[in-house]
Amino acid sequence: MAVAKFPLHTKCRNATYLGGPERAHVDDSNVPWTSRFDDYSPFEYLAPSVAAQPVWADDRKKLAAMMFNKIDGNVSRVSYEGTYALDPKSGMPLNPRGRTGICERGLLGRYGPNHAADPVVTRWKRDAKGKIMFSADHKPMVEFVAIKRKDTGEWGFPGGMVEPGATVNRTLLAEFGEEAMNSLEMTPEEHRDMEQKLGEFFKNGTVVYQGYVDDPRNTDNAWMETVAMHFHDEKGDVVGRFNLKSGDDAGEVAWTTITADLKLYASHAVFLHQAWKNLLDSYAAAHPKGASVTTL
Ligand code: RP5
Repeated sequence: MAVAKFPLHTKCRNATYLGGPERAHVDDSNVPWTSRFDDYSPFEYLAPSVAAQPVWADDRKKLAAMMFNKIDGNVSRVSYEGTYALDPKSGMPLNPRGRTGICERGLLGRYGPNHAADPVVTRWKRDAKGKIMFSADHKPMVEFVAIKRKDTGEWGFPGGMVEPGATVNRTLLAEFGEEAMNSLEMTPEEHRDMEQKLGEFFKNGTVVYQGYVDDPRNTDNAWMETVAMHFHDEKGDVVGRFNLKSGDDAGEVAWTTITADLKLYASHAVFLHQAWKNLLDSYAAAHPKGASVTTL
């Protein structure tokens, strides 16, 4: 299966850092560290919530001892992007996709990569009689589970951070449960039932992306990376039957029809379109006499 790629980061080069401090302006040509930019003067921003030193955040005083590009205790400081460089002056990791106009960690806890996992859960869109619906250009229509983030109000996947020592698979299941099924408020019996059904479904996924995320929280020294895994509910009778209910960081949850112009949080639209393309390609392969669905 093909995996997604995306070019220059843009969402972490907005005028402000999520409506807060101003980012120094960085032209496209000045994004790469290899491009000389003598006047570059990024604003140093460490959010008070991170400076307060919660368990998920690095302690700046221990920067020199951090094992960058390695597994450091139970924290992975390894990047899917390959070996990243350290700033010779500050000793902090340098964003492998280049300048962002803000230095230090902003809202992110870890220097370097902050690892997340994103479940891309899809089903065919069906009519009241259960038949797959087709778009005007004869493609089978697909829906995915989207949540509305409480922080930015944007729609995206019910993903989350991979806790130290946790696996991507475990994170996918836990985050989907918490954000799309409100598992934090389930009774122990309901929780067990959900884990059992979701656990089966989440066994068969395909990686549609792994690497850097163009997340608005990224800085020059801290950035998001994710593994986005696609799970398709072919008959619509597994997750399709579950009662979606938003919880935790999600304000709303909804089965959402995939379209080419969908706007989503960070680079989620890129991952979604890869999953969509893979799905339509395999549908086309299984229905050689059917509609032409090889291009999006
Ligand atoms: C994005 O941030 C990832 O793709 C993932 O969806 C999300 C994880 O952060 P939280 O939702 O836990 O804030 O970069």
